[in-house]
Amino acid sequence: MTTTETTATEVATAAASGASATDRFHTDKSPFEAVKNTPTERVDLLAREVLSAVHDTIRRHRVTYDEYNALKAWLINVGADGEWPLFLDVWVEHVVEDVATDHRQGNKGTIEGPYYVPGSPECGAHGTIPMRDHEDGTRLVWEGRITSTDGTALPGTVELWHADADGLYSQFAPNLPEWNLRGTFTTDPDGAFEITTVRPAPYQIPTDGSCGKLIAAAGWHAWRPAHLHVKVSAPGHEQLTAQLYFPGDPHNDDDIADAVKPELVLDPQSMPDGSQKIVYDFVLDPEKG
Ligand code: MBD
Ligand code: FE
Repeated sequence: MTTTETTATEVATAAASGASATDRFHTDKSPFEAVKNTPTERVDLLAREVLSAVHDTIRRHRVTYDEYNALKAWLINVGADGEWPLFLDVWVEHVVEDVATDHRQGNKGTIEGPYYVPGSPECGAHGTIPMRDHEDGTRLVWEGRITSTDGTALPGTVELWHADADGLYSQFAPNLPEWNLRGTFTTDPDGAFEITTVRPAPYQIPTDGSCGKLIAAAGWHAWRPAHLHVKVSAPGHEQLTAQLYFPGDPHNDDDIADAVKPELVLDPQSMPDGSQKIVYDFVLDPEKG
């Protein structure tokens, strides 16, 4: 058996992928650094409003001690499972993203999610993302360009990461090559790039951890539509974080993470060789000031 196969004892568990997402978050530069000058008044206001929304819910629905204790146990378990990055990115990030980008004239973006890793291998302007020899999934050839809002071609990079045909992300599921389906593409002088990869599968967030327990208890489902994650950067421009989706996916309309926007749905064309071609360009907003 090769090292890329999954053994019965090393399956992708919520605890394993949650723990990796939590470790990864801790190795980033401290998030507290960026808010160290936040005035006391703002912290007071935000904390008070959030707590008061919780208090209102308790009063309105006469939350019992049994329910309160179950909540306490559940919150403790989210931390123990390492699922705070997953919980927050699935149920909260989309609103932060909307607020942060509502001034943009260029491309719509969407949430980053918990599985981005900086520093993926360089693949050039016309390249293939790192993948295994017999990587499953329909071949995708994606042609695109990066321009500024005034139409100027931009020299830039497209960082692409996505799940494999089993819905697994390298570095967050066991037994995948470190950089599988993660790559950094550059543009040629007219802003163009061509990326070869494979179509990812729809993705179910881990069901065996605390997020899964909430989903089951509330009668929700755990699915995200199949998606490609990108971060698009160019000098002097705001970085764009987005995800691209496939038409007809049953979960485009009920994504658990609420991160689908109509502008982000691709239009793949089937080619005679069995691959699919996609054309999708990015327009970036100049940095202000
Ligand atoms: C994902 O792959 C993802 O993109 C998000 C937002 C949440 C969980 C898993
Ligand atoms: Fe994802």
